[in-house]
Amino acid sequence: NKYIFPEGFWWGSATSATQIEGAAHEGGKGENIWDHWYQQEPDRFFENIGPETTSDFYHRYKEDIQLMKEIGHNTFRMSISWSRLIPGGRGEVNQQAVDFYNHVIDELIANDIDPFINLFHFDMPLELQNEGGWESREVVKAYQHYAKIAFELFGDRVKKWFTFNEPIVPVEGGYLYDFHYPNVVDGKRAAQVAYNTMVAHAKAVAAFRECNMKDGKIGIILNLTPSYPRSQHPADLKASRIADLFFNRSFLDPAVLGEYPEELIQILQEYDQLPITENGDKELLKAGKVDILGVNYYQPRRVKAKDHLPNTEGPFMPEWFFDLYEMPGRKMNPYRGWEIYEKGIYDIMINLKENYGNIESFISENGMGVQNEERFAENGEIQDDYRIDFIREHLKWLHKAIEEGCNAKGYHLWTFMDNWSWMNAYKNRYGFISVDLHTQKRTLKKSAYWIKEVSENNGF
Ligand code: BGP
Repeated sequence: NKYIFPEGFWWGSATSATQIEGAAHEGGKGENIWDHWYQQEPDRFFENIGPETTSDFYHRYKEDIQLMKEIGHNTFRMSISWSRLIPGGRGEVNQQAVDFYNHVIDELIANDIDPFINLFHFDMPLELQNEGGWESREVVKAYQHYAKIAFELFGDRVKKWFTFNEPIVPVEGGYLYDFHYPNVVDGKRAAQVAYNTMVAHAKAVAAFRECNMKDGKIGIILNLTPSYPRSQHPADLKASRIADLFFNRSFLDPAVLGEYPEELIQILQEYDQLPITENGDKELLKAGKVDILGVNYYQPRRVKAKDHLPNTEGPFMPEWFFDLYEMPGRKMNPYRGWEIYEKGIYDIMINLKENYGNIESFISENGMGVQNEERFAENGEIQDDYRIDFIREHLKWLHKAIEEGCNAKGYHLWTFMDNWSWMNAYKNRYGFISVDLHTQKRTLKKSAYWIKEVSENNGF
């Protein structure tokens, strides 16, 4: 079998500022919630490693971009650190940050790598979080201003823009399940954060349209977790549909269709969880439809009807409406605890084709984090055949979707080189390239040589 992808297919990888730059207190950068949280509660982070100790892209970007070129990347996704560009979140622009991002963008382009830029990857400037973060409409305004500045500064060269990466994660982590700052557990506030994030998204889209960027596209990156019911029993089907509403359609529908699903609104209304809105929001959201959708796909969601009536005394939780279950015989990534289900990528794409106007899309993240990966090294090179298999099997399903007419334009691995990850720090390694944390030495893994060949042949 030969799997050849359409001409011009985007081969590359994804990163985020906080996870690769390092230099957290250098170059005029302001504090963001991660810097702050680490100072407050270092024990929350795996082996007490915080965002200061990342892979030092800030100083080594030239070397890193050479490696990207070497392994066949034609595209690369990074994020701008809001608190680096505008240290207080609003106000003065930091010239050192402008210089840094200009250098990175120019270096990428000089090496025939198209830069994709994401504006927000979980890294709220601390001052703005102190004002209420995404719960505050003033912060939404500040974000719009930041987005506009970024478009003006870099839009002459950057043609693919994204407003948010996985906007649901700060909602889940920060306001429902206690794995992100500010560690609030409150369903109603979570709904407000989710809603305001989409308003911020739509305002950034409006600012983007005003810029009239030639050939420019604006999108959003969503982590989609296809929802599979345990059985065709109506109760299981309903549970699965509601999980899909909360975890996928709460962002997918407004981003691509410009409005929220009616059933989601009804549920929130019934439980008095509806967010506060403002006049004109509806029109704003309608106009905030994206040109392009990035899909991060890691795992499916296996859903069944609840075994017991939920305890509805505590804060409102999506889990009042469904239970999760383990599919017998499922394949797992044991390190991260995520099910591996390659066909999910195909199901997502078919859903986009059938229900979302076949919007232009790409796989913006997919990947496999492995703990203690150095044990797989031979002569210093990590023999990550498991990662090659993982990517290849996902690509086969993506290829099938494309053959069936899905509008998928590329595949980006999470991630380019091993990097720092939120609370897990360096526990699970995801990169094509390994990074020695003590020396910062970069070494290609076996998968890097493999992807080079795949990119050069535009398939396998
Ligand atoms: C996604 C995020 C990334 C990245 C990745 C891997 O949700 O966009 O920032 O970290 O997941 O997950 P983790 O690092 O938590 O294992």
